[in-house]
Amino acid sequence: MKVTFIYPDFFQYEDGSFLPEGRIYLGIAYLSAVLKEAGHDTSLIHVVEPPEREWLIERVRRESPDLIGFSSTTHMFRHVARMSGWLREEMGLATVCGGVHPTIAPEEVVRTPGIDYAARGEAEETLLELCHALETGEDASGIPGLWTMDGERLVRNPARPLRTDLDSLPFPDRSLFDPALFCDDQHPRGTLMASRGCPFNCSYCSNHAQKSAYPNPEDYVRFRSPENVVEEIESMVPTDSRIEFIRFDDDILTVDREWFRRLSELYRDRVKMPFICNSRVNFLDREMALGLAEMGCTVVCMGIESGNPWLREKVLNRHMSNRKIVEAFAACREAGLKTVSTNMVGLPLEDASMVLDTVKLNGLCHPDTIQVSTFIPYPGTELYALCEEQGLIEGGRADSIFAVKSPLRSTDDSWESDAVKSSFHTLAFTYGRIDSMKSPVLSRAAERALDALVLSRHLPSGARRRLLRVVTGRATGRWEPEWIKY
Ligand code: B12
Ligand code: SF4
Repeated sequence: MKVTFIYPDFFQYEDGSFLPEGRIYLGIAYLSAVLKEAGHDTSLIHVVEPPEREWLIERVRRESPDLIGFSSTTHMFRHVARMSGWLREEMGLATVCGGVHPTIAPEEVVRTPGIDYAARGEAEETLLELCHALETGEDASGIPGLWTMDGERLVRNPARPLRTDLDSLPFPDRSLFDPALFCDDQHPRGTLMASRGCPFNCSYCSNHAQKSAYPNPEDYVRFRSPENVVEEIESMVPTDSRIEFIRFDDDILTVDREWFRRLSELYRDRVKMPFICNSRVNFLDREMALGLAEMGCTVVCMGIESGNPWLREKVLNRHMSNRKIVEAFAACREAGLKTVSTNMVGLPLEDASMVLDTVKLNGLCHPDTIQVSTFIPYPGTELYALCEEQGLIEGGRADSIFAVKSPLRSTDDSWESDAVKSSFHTLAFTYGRIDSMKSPVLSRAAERALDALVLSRHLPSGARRRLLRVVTGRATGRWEPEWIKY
């Protein structure tokens, strides 16, 4: 069997302009490795710009596959739907679509013209079975993990249990990706995953929706053995001279201290390469920060998401105090690590003062890079349900979480809310400078003055607006934000 994957990997904005991405995606790379191991042939159409119909048809004809495998996030599904429709009109190829969107919204996917099967969840075994059935002419409609349509009837096969022994997987097939299509920051990075899953259930994140698809959600967080991880790096780095650092894509690399200690020892002995990873403030104290730095870590990305304790706790289901957040960033700084904070604006029930809380907490954390995205509700998540319940969803889906309009009806459309969002970085920097002032008395007074400028109901709105523009304008001129490519 020949399976050709189609992977949309670009951001198209409302005005039609687009940003090519061009990154290695391990989900497809693992599937390709497993298929090749079983004697199948694979190829990839890595779609890094909005495709033209004729271009796609020609590319697929050239590949001449037996099965098309689309991979899709929620953001990319509108492009997948367009492409699958074109292919169905032109040729009668079997198609399957997998990835995070078919996992959390399988019905939408399988009801889309041109898609025969939606694969829910991790699909190494599912895809092998599908290939086997198509090759031998057996009925594929009962394969666990696949949803399909039988005429008008929706066939929902139960999901397959999560594979717990990750070491039994072959290393991902990175050769599937053509480096000529990579974006600049993909070239130097050795992308890798040492584990799968996340133990938390943040209400906006796809993880709890993905986890609930499986019959064994208790096994969701799995680790590869440190030996297996290091062996993969040793096989990857010598074959690609462009790799300058390792990028662990794991949701939280520091969940299990004992596992991390063993990985760290092996990594220091045998890899000795700088790396970037994600962590979570609950798993990053001074000891861990020092451990990361000794291992070779240069940058840690951690979510702040919201600086308002009520919103964070009750709406986002993130249980951590402001103090813990500040301490984790401080621990990294003291250990010599650079930090990236990730934040969301446009959350349901959020008002201007809550956005300002997020800005201020970033000021106190002093991250080297502050990433601000627009909250997008993902189907199957708790926060999506809340948005639906409150009738907040009014916009369609965008390709990205950055520089996009919120799809939610705003719960606060005051000018203050817009001003804080649009001056997020400048204000965070200013609060950070205020926090670093030597005199606590002066620092507190300056903080109160800036708070009042943004939000005080006792000062005239017009004057505050003008003055705020002057203050943020001045700060912008004096400060160039650092954009760490993480
Ligand atoms: C690495 C990563 C990336 C990479 C790769 C993107 C990708 N396609 O996943 C990069 C850096 C490019 C990226 C970018 C973005 N990401 Co990202 N990313 C991740 C992350 C951390 C890990 C994904 C991964 O590699 N997992 C490991 C592999 C082995 O597992 P897997 O992806 O589930 O793949 C298995 C199955 O899904 C299935 N499968 C996958 N493809 C296919 C295809 C076929 C044919 C079949 C049968 C099966 C199948 O089999 C695979 C192997 O078992 C996830 C978080 C997470 N926990 O999933 C977020 C995540 C996928 N990202 C997310 C987001 C929001 C983004 C961005 C939109 C951010 C932005 N810049 O605006 C972009 C969108 C990119 C795009 N093209 O759509 C969200 C997506 C939410 C959603 N519902 O769509 C996630 C889920 C984070 C979250 N917690 O909510 N991301
Ligand atoms: S900790 Fe991060 S990856 Fe885990 S559920 Fe929360 S947002 Fe998602």
